[in-house]
Amino acid sequence: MVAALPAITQVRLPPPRAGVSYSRGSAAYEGYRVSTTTMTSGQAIVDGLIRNGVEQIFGIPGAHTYALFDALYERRNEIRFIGTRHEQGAAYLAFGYAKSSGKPAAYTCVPGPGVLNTTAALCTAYGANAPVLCVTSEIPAAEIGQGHGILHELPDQLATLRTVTKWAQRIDQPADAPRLVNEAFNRMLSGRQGPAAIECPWDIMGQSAPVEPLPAATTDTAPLPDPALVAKAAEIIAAAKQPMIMLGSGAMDARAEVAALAELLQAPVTAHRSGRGIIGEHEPCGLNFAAAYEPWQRCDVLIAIGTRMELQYLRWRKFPPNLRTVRIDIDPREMVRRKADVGIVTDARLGTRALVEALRATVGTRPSRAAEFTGYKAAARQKYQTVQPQVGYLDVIRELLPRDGFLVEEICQAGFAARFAFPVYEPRTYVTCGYQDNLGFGFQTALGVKLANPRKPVVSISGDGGFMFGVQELATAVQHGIDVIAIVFNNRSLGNVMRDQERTFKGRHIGDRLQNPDFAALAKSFGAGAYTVDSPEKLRPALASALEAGKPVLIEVQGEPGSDASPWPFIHPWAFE
Ligand SMILES: Cc1ncc(C[n+]2csc(CCOP(=O)(O)OP(=O)(O)O)c2C)c(N)n1
Ligand SMILES: [Mg+2]
Repeated sequence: MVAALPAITQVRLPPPRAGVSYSRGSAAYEGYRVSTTTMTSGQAIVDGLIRNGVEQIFGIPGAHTYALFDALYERRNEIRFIGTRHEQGAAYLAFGYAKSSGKPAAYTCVPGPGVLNTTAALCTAYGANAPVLCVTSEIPAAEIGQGHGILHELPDQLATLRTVTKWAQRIDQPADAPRLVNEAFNRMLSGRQGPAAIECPWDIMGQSAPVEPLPAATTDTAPLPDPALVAKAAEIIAAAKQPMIMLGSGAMDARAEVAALAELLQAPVTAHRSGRGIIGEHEPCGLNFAAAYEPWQRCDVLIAIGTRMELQYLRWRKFPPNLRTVRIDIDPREMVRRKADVGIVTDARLGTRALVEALRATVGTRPSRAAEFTGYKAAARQKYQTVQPQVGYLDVIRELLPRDGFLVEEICQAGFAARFAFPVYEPRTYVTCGYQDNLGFGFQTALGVKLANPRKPVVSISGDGGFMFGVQELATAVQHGIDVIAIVFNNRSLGNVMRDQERTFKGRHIGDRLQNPDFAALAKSFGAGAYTVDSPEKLRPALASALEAGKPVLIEVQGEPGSDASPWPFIHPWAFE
């Protein structure tokens, strides 16, 4: 018997009534009126951030943002500022904070080069659906677009920001700040979540005027699942003999509903990266993608919830014959990008719950497939056990990291293997960069994860190549007591490139070898703890001590160039069959 689902408690606003003027997130819609106060744009922005629940902001100050920083100083008891050593770090911290907590996060930087320094993190937030707010400035209002060569001028900063965010807008006067800050939060949190940006010209940032603060922004109501589509989907699913459930980050808050659906159908549940841990791998039906590849060959209905299906379309690539697909997604464009037999545009919880309710009537109690699923897992495990030494190291990390501790992956030989070989048990605890696969993301993101989850251990894994993209944030970690553990796999090479050049380009190696610093000495010079190991057995005591250290720690794992087994047969099985 499938247990009753808990009530959905999220408050959803009714749609605005006809004839009532309504602007997104506006106080008028809520019926509030808050008294007018004279303040600068900087003060109004900071006030808006606080009202929208932002407790920490990351960044680097500069002349264009002095008025904003002065407002942060005034409100320092309500919002904590954490300075980073590069703007990219600030934006990655915000990304990690948002991804791991599910709450919006903000960073601030100067315009021009400051903004451009954050764009790798912004495009990551865009791709991984994270509500990250960029708060920046602009050259003086009258200078914008004149081309006079003003400090930090870009040809069109707003246009640049709009290419890597869901929404970006300029604040032209202090009175507009509360409404535009709220609109940013509304856009970030409504529908498919994602980043937003606000810019306020240098002179306007410090300008004072009467401002009417607003209460926190509201989010848009999710469309209710269309009953006719739910009935059609239920019919297809009920007739399926080998259904499979695929999860993405859109299903992050739908754990109870997905568990009920999986139990009812006795279906395996898998995920690629972002949807991992929603159904933990300790659950019989929770399969990593290496284990799910076997039942995928016979799958007749794929139920994809809150996912772009990168795993199926770009990684597995081979589709079982006569496969039918049912999609639940909040983003209506998804139904055009990858057409399904039935596409239900709604929130993952509402849609999955509707499916469960429709199926309860037709699907009786099915015999447990737990033993079959356990078999898939064991068989896959035996195969990927060959991906050494990475799997050996990952096993030690899993052994010592509590179930609710966080692992931040980064593409490197251990990071690729982690996607299947590192079991995940809790939602949000496996933090990934989504499809950008950007070097430098891992360690810097881990700092934001730790700030959002100060009582939980946070471990990042990166290669010697990727780690050096954000090495300077060791200073941030030490200065602000952000106790993350950075495990750096040093194979003195861009190992993935080295393998590709060896295999695909017949050994024509270029740009793949790295001359590295002494990582332990480097970490110590920043004031962090450091260990150097060269085997999984030696990692165990080092990691155990690092978890107790009460300070940031770098663990260098030494390996030889070219010595890592390829994880790719498990990620792109089609290419190796
Ligand atoms: C921002 C960015 N630049 C370049 C790349 C291309 N790239 C993918 S893997 C890789 C090598 C990574 O080397 P390392 O971090 O040392 O990991 P290893 O493969 O050696 O374990 C490179 C350069 C990328 N993914 N992201
Ligand atoms: Mg390397």
